[in-house]
This record gives sequence, structure tokens and C-alpha cells, in this order.
Amino acid sequence: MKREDLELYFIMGTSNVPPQEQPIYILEKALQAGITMFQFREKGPHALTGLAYEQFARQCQKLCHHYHVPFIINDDVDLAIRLGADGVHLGQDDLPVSVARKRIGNMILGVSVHCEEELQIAINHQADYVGIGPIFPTSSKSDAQPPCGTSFLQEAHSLHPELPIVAIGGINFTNAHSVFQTGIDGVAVISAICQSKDVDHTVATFRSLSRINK
Ligand code: TZP
Ligand code: MG
Repeated sequence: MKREDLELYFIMGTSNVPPQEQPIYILEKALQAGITMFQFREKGPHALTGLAYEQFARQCQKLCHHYHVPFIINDDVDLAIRLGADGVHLGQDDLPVSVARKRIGNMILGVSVHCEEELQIAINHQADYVGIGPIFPTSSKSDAQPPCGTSFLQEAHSLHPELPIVAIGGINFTNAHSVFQTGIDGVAVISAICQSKDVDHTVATFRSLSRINK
């Protein structure tokens, strides 16, 4: 993967989208507007299952492919292999990175980390990037750890300058500057795009905030 792909990483599942909106249209608007990576994250009490889950994943994959944006699947390594996704993203409670790396070959492997020890394990098993967060309070992840602020981001980036890093959790226009200032590669967002009244404007604003700090 190219580390620039992390610049504006959009994550979405059906439960992140307001009831009057169609998830697939939000994804298409976000792709048209210039998101640089997409993660399919179907979670929560009303998440799709079975055939509907897989069909929705395939629809998202097709759109991402059309816009040449990497399509990453959260948690579900089997689905990623079945679909030939561009990559998988795993948390600390998912399949261990060592096992995942063996199963997925050279697909993109992203790992969520919260401390230097988890970061080191991810690096040792050839993670392509790490996600660090939640940086700020978030209502998009029910089991999120307490917000960690930007200090670990800064530390991780200075200790491992070669490692692509994306920040996640509660990132919006007001606080994105403090995140980009740490020198990391990008921001991952759910609600900022899913709940946006103007996806074009939201995507363009994040991308220009990123450029200001490059
Ligand atoms: N992992 C850490 S925080 C988070 C995930 C998946 C949710 C991010 O969503 P939002 O709406 O951008 O805060
Ligand atoms: Mg997970």
C-alpha cells in the first residue's frame, strides 16, 4: 500500500448511517468526493448477516474498485479472502496478527494498537499500517477504550517514522489540525462523513487540513 492512502480513511457499516440515508449512496458520494481508503465495518445490533452482509460487502467493493480506492474489511478475514479484498483490519480482540498475516499473504494488514507493546507486535508481523485511537471521545464504537489524546500518536510516529499510522476516534474539523500536526499519515472517520449534510464539503475540508500540515 501507499502511505498516502491513509490520508482520509472512511469507515462505514449500515448502522452508522442515519435511517433516511442509503449506506451505498453515502459511500459513493464519499468516493466521488475523494476519500483515499475505505473500511467495510458491519457491526452492532442491527448489522446485516448472512447473504445480505456478503452482498453489501460486494457492492461496496465494486464501488471502491471503480474509484481505485483500497477496500479493506474489518475483522472478517474469511470474507476478505473470499472476496479478494485489498486488505483486512484487525483489533486486539480479533485473530492474532501473526495468524492473520499467514492467512492473507500479502494483502494489506491494518492493526489497531493502543500502546508501544501492541505496536511492536504489529510491526513484527508485518502490519502495513496501524490505527491509533480513540484519540477523542466517540459515539461510534460502544466498546472503545478511553480517549488517549494525541501524545501516543506523536510518540509512535517519532519512534517509528517508517510506519504508516492513521488516527481514529472523534476526529472532526475542529480537532483534525492537532492530529495532522503530529506528522501521522491520516485520519479515519465514521460519523464525520456518515452524518455529514454535505459529504463533498466534508471530504474536501479534511483533505485540505491534511495538506496544510504536509
Ligand atoms: N475505533 C476506535 S474509535 C472508532 C473505531 C472504529 C470509531 C470512530 O468513529 P468516529 O465517528 O469517527 O468517532
Ligand atoms: Mg475488530
